[in-house]
Amino acid sequence: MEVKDFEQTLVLIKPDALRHSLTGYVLSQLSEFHTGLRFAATKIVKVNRMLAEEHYAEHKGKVFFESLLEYIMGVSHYPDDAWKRRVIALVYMGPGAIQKIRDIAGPTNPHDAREKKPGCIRALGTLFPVKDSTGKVLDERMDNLIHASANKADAEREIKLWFKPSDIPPAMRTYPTEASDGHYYFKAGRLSTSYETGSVCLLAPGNIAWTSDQEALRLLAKGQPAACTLEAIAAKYLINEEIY
Ligand code: FUP
Repeated sequence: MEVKDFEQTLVLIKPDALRHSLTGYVLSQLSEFHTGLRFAATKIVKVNRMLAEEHYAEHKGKVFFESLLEYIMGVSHYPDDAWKRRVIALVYMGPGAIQKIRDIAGPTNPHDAREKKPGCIRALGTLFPVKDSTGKVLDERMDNLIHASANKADAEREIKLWFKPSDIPPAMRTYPTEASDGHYYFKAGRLSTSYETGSVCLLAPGNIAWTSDQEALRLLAKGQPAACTLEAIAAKYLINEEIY
């Protein structure tokens, strides 16, 4: 089997795991010794709202959505120490990576996890009430310590959302890349191909980009619809940038 045929999956060690000092435990559960998988990339991320909204786009509009954003942005677990708000993002790779890590993570709901799969990572999680301004409980948020991609399509979308190709060693990249054909700048939700004050350069000619991002940027720059949003492309280039 060639490297390019290996499956990759995104893992996020979420703020509750960091807050409760479970990072080392989670990493040891996912180690090569236990899973046969290898790290392809890792970074510590202060999650901004754009990245949080893109990551959890499928839950937009649900009662728990705002609370979920506060959770992944670290606001819930570090209300006072903003500098501690972060997640650890990892790409693991190897045969069956997606299912192997889902199995170790366990069911989404920590109560189910404790009942159905004692010993899994999410069995150490908890449920957090989602309240309205009067204090009435509307829903529950699942604080489950770890995110793990659910399937191949999600893994590709999520890895490309959190990581640039240059975050991954060339020999460990499994999705197609190409050199950027132009300058692409981002400012206040808009794309432009020339610099203006306050814009951030996402890509310059020759920078290696995901091919799917390049295809989308070419269309978006012409005002045409693309396979993904501008924010889904921009978010990874704005990770840990001070303006966000
Ligand atoms: P999973 O793929 O296991 O992470 O589960 P989902 O994509 O369904 O959910 C993503 C995150 O939303 C979970 F980590 C927990 C949270 N969630 C809630 O807080 N409440 C819900 O009712 C559903 C999901």
